[in-house]
Amino acid sequence: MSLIFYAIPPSLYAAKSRIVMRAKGLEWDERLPPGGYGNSIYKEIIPSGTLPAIMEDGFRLTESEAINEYLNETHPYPPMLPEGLRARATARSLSRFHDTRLEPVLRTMFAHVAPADRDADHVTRQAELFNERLAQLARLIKPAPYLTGEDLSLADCGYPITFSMLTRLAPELGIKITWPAIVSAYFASLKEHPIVAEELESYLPAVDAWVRSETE
Ligand SMILES: N[C@@H](CCC(=O)N[C@@H](CS)C(=O)NCC(=O)O)C(=O)O
Repeated sequence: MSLIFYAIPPSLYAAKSRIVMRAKGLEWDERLPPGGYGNSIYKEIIPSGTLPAIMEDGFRLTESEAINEYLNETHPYPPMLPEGLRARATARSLSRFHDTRLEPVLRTMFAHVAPADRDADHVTRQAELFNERLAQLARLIKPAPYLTGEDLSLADCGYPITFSMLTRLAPELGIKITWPAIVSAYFASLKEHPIVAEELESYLPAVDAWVRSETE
């Protein structure tokens, strides 16, 4: 198996790239970063020390967005970007919204999952910001039922993971999420997609284990 995939089970961005590998019908050799990510042993293999990362015939690549674009070009079927220059640009923009606007807000709450480490005011502020970002997303999208139409595209891959993580963390953190109807319907469609469902089936237990390790 020539495609090596470095990941840890609860990594959001690893799950985002796994959706593409599954959609393309790929096989991969998934490995934990030796010594943990950020560790010097791992940095000898992947200089940034970050996850996810792929290695294929000596070619190394990090950043889920770049990985997903690369896999979409090296394995063109099924295509995961729409036809049309502007449609593709929009798909990339929506994926960037996930990576730069939505998920990073959720991430700021990870260090507060353990009750002993929680700053409740910080969590409340970040939950409000997350709700603002969801409202912003609702203004940006017209799912049909996916972001670029009937087929799952690169634009969609981050959202089911972040939404699922949020759903799992909200009761732990005691936050109220205001789901705009359009986003809620989009999340429901994502969960029904067989490829997304397959990834969530293995990803959610990993998230659960991580949450339990923080809270028990
Ligand atoms: N922009 C990156 C974000 C990935 C990310 O945040 N990875 C975390 C693990 S889930 C990481 O590598 N953290 C270590 C670090 O930032 O040094 C991507 O899309 O791949």
